[in-house]
Amino acid sequence: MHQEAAVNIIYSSDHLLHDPQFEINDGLPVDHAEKVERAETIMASLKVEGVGRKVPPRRFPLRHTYAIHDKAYVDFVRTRSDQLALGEVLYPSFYITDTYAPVTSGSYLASRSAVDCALTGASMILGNQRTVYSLCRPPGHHAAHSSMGGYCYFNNAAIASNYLSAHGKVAVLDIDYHHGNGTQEVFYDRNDVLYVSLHADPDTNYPYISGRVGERGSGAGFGYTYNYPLSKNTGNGIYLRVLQDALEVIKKFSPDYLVISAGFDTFNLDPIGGLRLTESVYAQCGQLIAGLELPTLIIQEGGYNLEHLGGLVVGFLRAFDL
Ligand code: SP5
Ligand code: ZN
Repeated sequence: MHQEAAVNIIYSSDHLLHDPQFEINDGLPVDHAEKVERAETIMASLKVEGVGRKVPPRRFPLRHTYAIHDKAYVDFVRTRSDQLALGEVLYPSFYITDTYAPVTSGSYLASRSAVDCALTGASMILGNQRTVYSLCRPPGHHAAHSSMGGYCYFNNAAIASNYLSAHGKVAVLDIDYHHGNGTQEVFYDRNDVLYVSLHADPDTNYPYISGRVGERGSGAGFGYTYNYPLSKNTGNGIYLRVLQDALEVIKKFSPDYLVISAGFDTFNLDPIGGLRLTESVYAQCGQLIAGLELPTLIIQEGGYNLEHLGGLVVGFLRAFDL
């Protein structure tokens, strides 16, 4: 029988509850790049272009989150969010790696809903859907076992990957501009979840602390982490060649499931990124990845050019929406 192949889009308006106004950069408050408009413009573009079909998330128990994050850390995000009045902001002095993830009154509820979007996507993959796109906001790949940072609170991709890993081998391909330090940390000593990342050179880019070629995993996980740092001037051609190398690594691992940490801040007009990729590369990336013919869960991470973001996501998802 013909399998229903439209991409399912998991979205909840709960993300609107998390609306930070400022991030602290070099000691000064600057406009926060991770805006509510990001998810709204993506949804609007998908609708206009007729890509995918929208599905609400369902609620999952917190044990899936506790499998990745320290319970005390999760409680901290919840209690601090709950204590804040609307519009109030907290820059915590612990459980953080940087000054880019302020806690607002809605941070916990929005972050928990983003986790539900990721887990709903994962459960649909287990239910034999080929491709699911979880429009998670806030993003997750910088959130580690007991820390928030880089606009991230709970690691949506890691929680979903761990959930899938109970049913088979999982490859995580992280194509956000920034190295996914949180995801790498979570799976660093595991050999049942492969982590492969293409990202801007951490010598000169956030998160600075990780993402180098020599980071290969530890213990049983040695050889199950691959980093591909990219130099500043990387354009479409080099990027696609590196992506093909990364896909070969994934093929060799022969995963049962693929999870994509999909960031679109690699775009040349992104306000915080610095690579030189143009719009057409996202459709090509989508085609190369879809060529693996794996059940694929796509998790939204970064991407901050509000004018182009929707178009970039549409280009990427179309390759899977057959
Ligand atoms: C999920 C994700 O993409 N998080 C990225 C967090 C990066 N935040 C640090 C950005 C620092 C940018 N500083 C550039 C100043 C430009 N005037
Ligand atoms: Zn990013």
